Amino acid sequence: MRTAIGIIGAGPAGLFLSHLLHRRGIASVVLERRDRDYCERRQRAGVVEHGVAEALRASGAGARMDRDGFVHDGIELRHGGRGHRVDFPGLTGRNVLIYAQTEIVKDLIARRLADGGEVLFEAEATAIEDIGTDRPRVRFTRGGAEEVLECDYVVACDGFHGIGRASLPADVVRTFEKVYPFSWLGILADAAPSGDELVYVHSPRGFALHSMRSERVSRHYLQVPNGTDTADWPDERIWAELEARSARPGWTLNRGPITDKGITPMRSFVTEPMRHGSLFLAGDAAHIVPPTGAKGLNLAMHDVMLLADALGQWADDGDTAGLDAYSATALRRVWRAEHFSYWMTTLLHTDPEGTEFDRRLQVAHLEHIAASEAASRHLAENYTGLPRV
Ligand code: RFL
Ligand code: PHB
Repeated sequence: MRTAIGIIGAGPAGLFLSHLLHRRGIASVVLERRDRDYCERRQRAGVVEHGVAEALRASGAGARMDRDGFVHDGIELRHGGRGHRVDFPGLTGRNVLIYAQTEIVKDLIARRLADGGEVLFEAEATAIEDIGTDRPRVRFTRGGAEEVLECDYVVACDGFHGIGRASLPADVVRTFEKVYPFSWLGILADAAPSGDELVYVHSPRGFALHSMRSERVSRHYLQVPNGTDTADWPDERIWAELEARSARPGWTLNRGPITDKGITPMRSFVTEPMRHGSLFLAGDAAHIVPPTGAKGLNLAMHDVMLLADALGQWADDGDTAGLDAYSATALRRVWRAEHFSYWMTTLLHTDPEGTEFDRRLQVAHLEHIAASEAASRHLAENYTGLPRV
């Protein structure tokens, strides 16, 4: 099998790249080890930055997002029974959209297939070869048989546990990592959201986040210790803990049947460089952020927007300047998002090894954000997505 761009992974990065390339007349094949149903059900991110929503719209894949997504003009930071609203348009002129990653994935799969795109499900990449040449190859297995995809470039959009990162030569790669001493327990519930906007809660009992998926479905998260088993969190305990952490006069938590429970460890991780020879990394394959800043999906989309432009330049007139600059350009935004995600995480979570001194610093910081427009704007600029980094 032969194509111009071999893409590993049908997450948001791989699918959006394949769609953007198609619009520029560049052929690609997407290899995905899971089945379509699995890819379309996986519960993940919910916040889409202003610029990423614009890019989806401009690519012709934003119709359902604009119909079903919610424009959010702010978030609430809550602690000690008080809330501070960060007003995005007032501070930055931008907003965000609440539209589930899983819906973006559904939209992009449907669009690729309608456009005659090749998205091969249950096709697992097993090796990436000859990346030092201009004829790299991806070995993959499908239906028990081994096949080979030959291409001009390979883009690994295969997430944190894929084979892309491990295929870069060990002597050229550096990785940077921070693992946090807590995880998130996330739930999906058939309950109306407990407010119009997202609420990020700092409490001595630990962090909580109230988000949503629709007028009838809520998404909530609780900070829990690493190694937590969802079996230890029956529904009643989850609701009681969400209430205990988030109580604020005049606010009520809407309860309903819990339909999904999952644990997410919290990690910061960066791979440098994001390219070697004819292999590029994009999205979670190259970097991970803790979800507190809502940046993971957005970074993945920014990576492939850059790559699609660079590959377009190459396809049009053989100019590889964009491809040569990809890693350095992408990493500037990656490190900005790493810092913001770390900052939001350490501002809002309770460090199990922290002292009362650390907690007082967090409260002082939260009060500063509430009192200072400059401090609020810092948060709002980063949260809604910096147009240029
Ligand atoms: P994905 O989505 O992990 O997709 C990778 C795909 O590659 C496939 N794959 C392979 N296919 C073929 N051969 C192989 N050898 C393969 N190995 C792997 C996998 O099956 C998969 O389909 O990576 P991508 O596209 O880079 O997208 C990244 C995002 O998924 C991720 O950053 C976000 O979900 C992170 N995230 C959030 N990001 C935001 O921007 N805003 C948020 O509000 C937000 N909230 C979150 C989040 C992530 C969370 N979890 C569960 C990690 C909330 C949570 C709870
Ligand atoms: C979500 O709705 O899943 C969500 C929202 C904000 C975050 C992380 C996750 O920071």
